[in-house]
Amino acid sequence: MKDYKQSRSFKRQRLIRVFVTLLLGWGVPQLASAETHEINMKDRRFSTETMRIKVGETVKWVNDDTELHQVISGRTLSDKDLGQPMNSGVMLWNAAYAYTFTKSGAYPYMCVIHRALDEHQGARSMVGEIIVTDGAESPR
Ligand SMILES: [Cu+2]
Repeated sequence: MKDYKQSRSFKRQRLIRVFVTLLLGWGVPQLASAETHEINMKDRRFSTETMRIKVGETVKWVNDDTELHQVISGRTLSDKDLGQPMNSGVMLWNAAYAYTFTKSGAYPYMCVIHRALDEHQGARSMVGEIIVTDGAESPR
């Protein structure tokens, strides 16, 4: 009876060990291959206005400014799909917003607050674009 119990607990321990190994095995390569690019928001500008990345990579925007900013998909304020797929909401100072791009294509975006303000004042708008290519395409 005692032997039976011991072997069961041993089997359970071994199962847990196998499970943990599998989890680590899946998790580590995913973290290693998915790159994150950072764009900073400062002086009403995106630090990189046009960024080229690959499918599966992540862009993280960080508000390093003393003003509120946003990351909102769209080329103009009247775009039908404004805010699709990226919509950070209002980003306070030091706030970060990240988006992982799973499909290739061009993703224009803007800070709606400053796009509207800058256009009203005749200044350059706070806009940016992420260009996502799949691995097969040659880098331009
Ligand atoms: Cu802004």
